[in-house]
Amino acid sequence: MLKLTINQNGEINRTIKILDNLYEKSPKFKLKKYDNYIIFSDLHLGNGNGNDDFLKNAALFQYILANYYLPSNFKLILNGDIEELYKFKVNEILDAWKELYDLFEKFYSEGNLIKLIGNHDWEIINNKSHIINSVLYEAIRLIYNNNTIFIFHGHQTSNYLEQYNPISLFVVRHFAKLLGIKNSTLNVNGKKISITEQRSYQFSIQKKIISIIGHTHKPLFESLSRKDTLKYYIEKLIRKYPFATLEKKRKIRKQISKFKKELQSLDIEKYNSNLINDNIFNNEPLVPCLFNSGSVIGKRGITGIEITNGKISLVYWFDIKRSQRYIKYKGVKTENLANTDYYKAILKSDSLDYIFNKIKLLA
Ligand SMILES: [Mn+2]
Repeated sequence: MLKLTINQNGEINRTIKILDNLYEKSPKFKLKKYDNYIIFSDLHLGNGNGNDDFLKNAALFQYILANYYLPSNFKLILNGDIEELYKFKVNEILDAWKELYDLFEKFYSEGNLIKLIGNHDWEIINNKSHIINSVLYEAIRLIYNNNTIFIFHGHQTSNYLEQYNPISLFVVRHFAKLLGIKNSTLNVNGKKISITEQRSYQFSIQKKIISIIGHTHKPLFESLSRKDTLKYYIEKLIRKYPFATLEKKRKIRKQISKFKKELQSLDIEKYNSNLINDNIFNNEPLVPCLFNSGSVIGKRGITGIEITNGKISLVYWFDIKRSQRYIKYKGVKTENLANTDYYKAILKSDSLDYIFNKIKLLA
């Protein structure tokens, strides 16, 4: 395959066609008002040793599945890059994480597991080594009052070579392992994030749908990153400031410095450039159509997207021994799991009806 320079528009149109195809052939599931869904992506399960990216959040993840999502009868959507097959063999993974697969199987046997493939685990199609891999999807649609939530991993926005790169499969498995290179550094870069977000965003606008992706490891809620959200909060506080009482002014200053501190800590983290970032400051209204569940292998914790009672929420699970950021944090509700150090923070939440109305008015 010879690929010469294709202009950006041509590339986007081609991607829209790919996504359209994926969309049309994806199965539909009815989302009822009282259904509970949890969407996680990017577990990158390995062999349980030092260069297994899943290892650091493994205990937390297994705990919340077993003691929170399973007993509350949630449907579990695993949105791609579950097994890390670039670096490890299927059998190594199954041996290392047997307890976790037993949990997945519990969801599966209740009819509560939907597993989608990503670019790091697509090979599993040829190796259905576990019952939970007997039904795999490339994408699905949740239908909610005639509106559509389209769920896919996100690698489909790249060209074939970038998506299923056999060379990188070889290189990564044989050398990255040797050198102890982590996934996060290999796969998450600004350019990839920006292309994935931009194309999924354009597609969702055209279709007037919500899309939920993973792949970039960067959480998004209503097309906004945490960084954009913080900038928006700061701006709102600054507008309030001149009219506030002295006591309130003091509180606003304190709040702004807290948001600034979080913003600065995000800056030194990975996600810098992406086009959606720029979007909120140009003239186009930002359409709240793109969501991203982030990843299960975050440095400080796990992000996921919950759909409960007609609401969609970006949640963040963490161990208070490792992170206290969202404890007593304005606008963030936290919930402690009884007798543990584990907390769930609801970073953002909104009703689906409201979001779909906004999409229709703005798109
Ligand atoms: Mn991926």
